[in-house]
Amino acid sequence: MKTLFKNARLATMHPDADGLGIIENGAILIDGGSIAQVGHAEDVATNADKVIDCEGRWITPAPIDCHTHLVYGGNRAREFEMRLAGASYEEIARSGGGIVSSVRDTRDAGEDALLAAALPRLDALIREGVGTVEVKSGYGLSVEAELKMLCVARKLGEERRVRIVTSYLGAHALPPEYKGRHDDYVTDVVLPGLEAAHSEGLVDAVDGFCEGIAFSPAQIARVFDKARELGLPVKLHAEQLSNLGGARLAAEYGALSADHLEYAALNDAQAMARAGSVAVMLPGAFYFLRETQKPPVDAFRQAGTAMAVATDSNPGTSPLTSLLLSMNMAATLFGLTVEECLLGTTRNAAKALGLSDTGTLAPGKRADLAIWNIETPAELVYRIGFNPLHRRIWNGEIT
Ligand code: DI6
Ligand code: FE
Repeated sequence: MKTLFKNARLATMHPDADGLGIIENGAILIDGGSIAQVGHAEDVATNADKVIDCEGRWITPAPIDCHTHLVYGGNRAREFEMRLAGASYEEIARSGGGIVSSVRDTRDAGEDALLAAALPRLDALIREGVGTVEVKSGYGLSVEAELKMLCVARKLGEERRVRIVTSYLGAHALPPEYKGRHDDYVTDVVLPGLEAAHSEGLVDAVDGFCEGIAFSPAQIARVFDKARELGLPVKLHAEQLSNLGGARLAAEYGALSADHLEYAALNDAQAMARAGSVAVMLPGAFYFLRETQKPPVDAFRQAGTAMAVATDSNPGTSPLTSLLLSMNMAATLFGLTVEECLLGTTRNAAKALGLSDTGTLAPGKRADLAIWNIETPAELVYRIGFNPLHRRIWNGEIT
């Protein structure tokens, strides 16, 4: 079935165009789940089964959230109160808080409960027009529980009209039963868990947390070697709280992305640019942790490192389920431009997930569109807590 969206202003995000690839008085013809034609109204065929008059509204590619931990049990609101009362991370960890408390709640929850808990978070993203969401494991920290998380992530894509891509994050934190034994945990759990997830078709990419409180570059390299053996792309939480060389390690492995990057430097940005790795900005965690060290945005610009923006939706450091607010934070806190934010949640977010069939409005791409009640694209970054979505089109269907 062919549908024509006419009388629209298009932000195509096309890499061959300047800026946002804007086409005033544009039109889009979709055929089934694909875009057939995009361009100036007079250049787009009008023979369609259905015609939608957009009445001058803006159309962008459906936003992409390229970094989330949407699946988890319980929440960490109590921990938030403790931190507001001045408790340190160490005190919280000693009292059983931190990632370990989410691990306990996730291990204790069945698949149905985890799915039921994640769906409202996913629905919040969908209400803002999001068409693709990356979902990580990383709160199971046992083979069985990591697989459970990835099964739930896959089910999210069955329960809602949204595209889910998964990342295996077994190397997220050290479970209590392996206290002080990181290498044993990698050997006994992370690597076998990755093999099992891959054999069951549950994993699209492999992630890790390279940090003093998590895993060393050498331990991450063991995980990345296994990913390479299985033919899986990699990405990495890197330089969030210190610089251990995680971004450069990710670049050495041709990673899709390195994420957080508050403590990255110009040489890291240059290595990432050479490798084509995307720098994923996660302002929600910076804001929620009240961090002070900002990622080196000017270095990414100077090196030509593509930047993306994501929610990092997770219970501990970024309980955020708004990509629109994430863009406002990336601009307000990190100094990204409107253009960088919008490219960062469309074309560059697709690149961070290794997806070539989405993130821009062009013939042959998925018909995942967002139609907005705005006068200028800047409104999508400017507002705080306001959703101007008019219509979401996913896989060619008006949802
Ligand atoms: N960095 C983060 O900020 C989150 N994970 C990571 O690698 C923290 C996750 C949590 O605190 O639950
Ligand atoms: Fe994260």
